[in-house]
Amino acid sequence: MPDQSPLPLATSLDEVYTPAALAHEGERWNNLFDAFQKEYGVDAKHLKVSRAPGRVNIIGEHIDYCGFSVLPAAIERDVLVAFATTDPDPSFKGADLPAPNAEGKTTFVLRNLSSKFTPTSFEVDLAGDGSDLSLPKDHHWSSYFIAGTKGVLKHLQANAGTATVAPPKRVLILVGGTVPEGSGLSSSSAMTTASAIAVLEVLGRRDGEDAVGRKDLTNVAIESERLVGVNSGGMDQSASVFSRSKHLLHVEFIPHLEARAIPLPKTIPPFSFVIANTLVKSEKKVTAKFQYNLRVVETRLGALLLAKFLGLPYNIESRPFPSYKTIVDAYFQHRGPSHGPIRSNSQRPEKLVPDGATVPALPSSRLPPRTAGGAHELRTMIGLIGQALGGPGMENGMTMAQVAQKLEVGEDVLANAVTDREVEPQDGRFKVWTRARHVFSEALRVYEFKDILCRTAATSQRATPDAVEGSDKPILETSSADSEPDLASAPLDPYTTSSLAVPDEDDPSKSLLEQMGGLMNESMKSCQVDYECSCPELDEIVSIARRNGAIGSRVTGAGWGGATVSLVSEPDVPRFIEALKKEYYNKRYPSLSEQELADAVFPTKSEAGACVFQQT
Ligand code: NG1
Ligand code: MG
Repeated sequence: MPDQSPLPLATSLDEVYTPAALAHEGERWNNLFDAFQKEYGVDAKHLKVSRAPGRVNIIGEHIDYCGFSVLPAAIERDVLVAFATTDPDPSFKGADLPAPNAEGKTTFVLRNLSSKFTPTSFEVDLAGDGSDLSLPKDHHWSSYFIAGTKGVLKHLQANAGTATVAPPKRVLILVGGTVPEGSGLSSSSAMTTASAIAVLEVLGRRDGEDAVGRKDLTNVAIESERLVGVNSGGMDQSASVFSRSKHLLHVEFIPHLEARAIPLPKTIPPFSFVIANTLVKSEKKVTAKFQYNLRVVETRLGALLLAKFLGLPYNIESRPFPSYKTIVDAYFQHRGPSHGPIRSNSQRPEKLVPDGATVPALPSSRLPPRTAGGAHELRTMIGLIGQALGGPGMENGMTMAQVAQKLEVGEDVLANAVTDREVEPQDGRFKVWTRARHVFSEALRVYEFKDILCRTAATSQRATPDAVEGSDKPILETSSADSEPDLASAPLDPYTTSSLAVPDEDDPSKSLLEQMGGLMNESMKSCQVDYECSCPELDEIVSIARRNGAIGSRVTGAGWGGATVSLVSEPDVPRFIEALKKEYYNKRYPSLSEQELADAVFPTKSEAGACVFQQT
């Protein structure tokens, strides 16, 4: 069952952050409340705050829009949208405010703690479907708020009922965010999600009988963000809504959005994920046509070619667009659950596997039952990809005309079907093979990473701390995460609590971390070589990181700039960060302040997801 529980309401900050994060967040919230009072003359007791965090993706890059699952986690950096529907205190002498709307609409007044985000306001009929609202022609930070508002209203209209409370005439808003922009940590999704939540709360639809549950809210945020111009997947908004502290979130998208929390193992010594931003901004709005959106088109073309190769019926004009995941699912459902090499048989059209094509025998899988199918299928597909999409010269890609010819459709029909946004491939060629190679191998790495975490959780429950006494071997402990109340919690993944087959009873922590790090390193390589979404600065940080204690290090987020994430043993973290400062930041950005450096490179252990806060 998808989780439709309402987004939680927090009444104190220790319900929002882990103690470590709380240490430096409290002051920030007080500043926000003070600033609200100064801007609008409204006291903190009339305020609500919607909080949506950014995220770090641990593994599973550029596969959410292909339908495959990912393993991100929310971070403490977040967007806070403070809002009030009350009028300023009559004695308030602040700057002029746009008047409350007199024609039954609602005036939203938008201001930001950061002066680089200029104030604005807009009017909307909150009883309508959002179609009276358009995004600013030139991108503005308010675009995300407006997109979130449109998304919520559209959803409410389509799903019976609008506001449960009379829409206010004016909403006063002050935003304060700490997710660095263009850093691959999803500031945009945090902003869109926090905005959608604020609007939902204003309309009285966050909780109560007709609450819009977390799954619908997440889908609204995903749809809303696409309005801003990127064909993104749904990883970031899911992580922002569903994350639990000290857990990773396994997010699946097909057949529908599903998020399950998996505890991070407690190891001796403990480990951290350290985020290091290249400080090269990746502005998707500008670059999407030859980077992000182009990759989406390349994977769509690959999915169609794969369907054709497998002899599956498909309609290139169907929506939702057939993704790799849907095609793989369709193929295996058709083929049945049998293991072993694929052979032509009478149940399938001959074309499924061309003459002479062989598939390598599948390695025996130790994966738990729920993931076994997925990993098995992916291994099979990896064996087929070369046959389906590869061949001499194919590293350089195919033109739209060549793909159309293979698919036996007109070039224009195909181009229309796959490119709903402008893209600019280099030399007119779409690299379908190498992109697919990344997608399938990365999807498999997600399963493998998840499997390590699940096996560890099972192992750790059996290894009591007593068992290590007198031994200098590092050993795993049960994660305490499941015993801690967690406000914004996704359901726990059942495989972390059931009895799994555990092959390596005394798997030492070190090798556990090495396995995780190894997968992260492989992911990076695949991003560099097959997906070409790295850049010299990302490559440099990753290699400095590995030379200085990172057990694994990779790009996080879309790439082409933005941040890296490294798996680092906790005692090594200070030295690791110092090394990055010395070898990367001091060389490339010698004039950064201490604060700017602290914003560029910092450890995280994963935080809880979004909530609404109201002081009691
Ligand atoms: P970033 O780079 O954080 O904006 C983007 C997409 C994700 C996902 C990753 C790559 C958006 C909002 N998010 O994240 O859906 O595809 O790239 O794995 O565009
Ligand atoms: Mg983004």
